[in-house]
Amino acid sequence: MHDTATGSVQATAPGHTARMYVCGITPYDATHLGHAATYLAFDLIHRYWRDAGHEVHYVQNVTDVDDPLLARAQRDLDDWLVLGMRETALFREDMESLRILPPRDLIGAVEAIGEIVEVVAKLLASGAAYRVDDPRYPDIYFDHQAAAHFGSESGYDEGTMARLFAERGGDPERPGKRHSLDALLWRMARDSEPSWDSELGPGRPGWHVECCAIALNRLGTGFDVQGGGSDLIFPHHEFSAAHAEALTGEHPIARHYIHTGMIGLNGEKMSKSKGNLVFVSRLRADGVDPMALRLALLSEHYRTDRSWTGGLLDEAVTRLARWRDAVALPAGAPAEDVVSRLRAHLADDLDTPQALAALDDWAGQTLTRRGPDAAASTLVRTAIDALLGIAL
Ligand code: 5CA
Ligand code: ZN
Repeated sequence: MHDTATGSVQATAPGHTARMYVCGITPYDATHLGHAATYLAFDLIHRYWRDAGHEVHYVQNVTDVDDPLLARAQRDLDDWLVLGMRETALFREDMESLRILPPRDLIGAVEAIGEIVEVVAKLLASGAAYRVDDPRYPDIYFDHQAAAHFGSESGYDEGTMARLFAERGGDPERPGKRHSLDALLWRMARDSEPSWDSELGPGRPGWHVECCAIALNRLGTGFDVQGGGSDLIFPHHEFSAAHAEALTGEHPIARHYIHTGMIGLNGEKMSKSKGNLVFVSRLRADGVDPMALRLALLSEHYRTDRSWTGGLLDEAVTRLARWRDAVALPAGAPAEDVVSRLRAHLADDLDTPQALAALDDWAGQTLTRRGPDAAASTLVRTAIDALLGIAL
């Protein structure tokens, strides 16, 4: 798999139990195709490891208390807690319909407040965190210089970090910070915002420390994969890694940083803030076969930024029908070769375009020559189900 920290494709080398953390949704709107594509890529890793005989401890968070969620609840006069629960439930339905294997632990920030407080308190005690000098709101920040390897996950230069920090939820202008790049760990209670009493004073958690605490407490350090979309490379994964390093003295928090490309629509990144969204639940309601949707999302490489088009879905419907016709025949072209090609392409940084092409070849041969292998259809059907998650 490609690893962002080294910028190269490296073998993952999990032990008997592979450990993977993938950043989950902020549940203030329904699952769109960008989310689906990202979770689908990690589902293929999950499936590949299981096929290879590993157990997989897969952890995912749900950012169920954060600025965008609170803003949406306020805009719609909704209860933020109810909004988060409703959208999380819909997300789980969408994932199930796409046959994405669920994580072992799906942990909300709200249920993890106690563990997050513990992490922030430790960082404060060790001097890696500090309070801003603001008598009204003495919020707690992380001193990014407290982690020796800060910057090694993204590899970005200072200018890029400063730009992305400001674009992606950071607050470089906050007075009283030691450095404009320092990230929020604990936000003291404001009127009309939810807050939790704690030894830090009443407040709510920052974003990066949420994932740091949830991951470390379930997977320990040095887990196999930290994943998410490429929009999380910086600041999110850099800071989660830095918090973990300051906390444990160990580096790196994850052996592989895997990032998926962004799905766009009409040339722009699909994002809740832009509103240019195609929802999984909408397509399902329109009667789209979730297996065709899954196949469409797998037809291009997970690392490329790409645009969603209806044409991709049409192609997937045709391809799915051909595969279904081929496995329905009593005998097919020999299957061992196509199954090993399928595994090999997936093992090569999830090369799904090549994997699908190998299956197209097999279906073409089977449909034109009809035979001779009576066991082939079952074998190919099972491999497609297990490795690609597509039920024919
Ligand atoms: N709750 C945080 C992560 S801790 C969050 O980023 N939530 S999210 O709802 O905005 O995104 C959920 C996941 O989908 C993240 O891994 C994100 O990187 C990914 N994602 C968001 N938009 C897209 C997109 N347009 N294309 C591909 N992946 C996307
Ligand atoms: Zn995260």
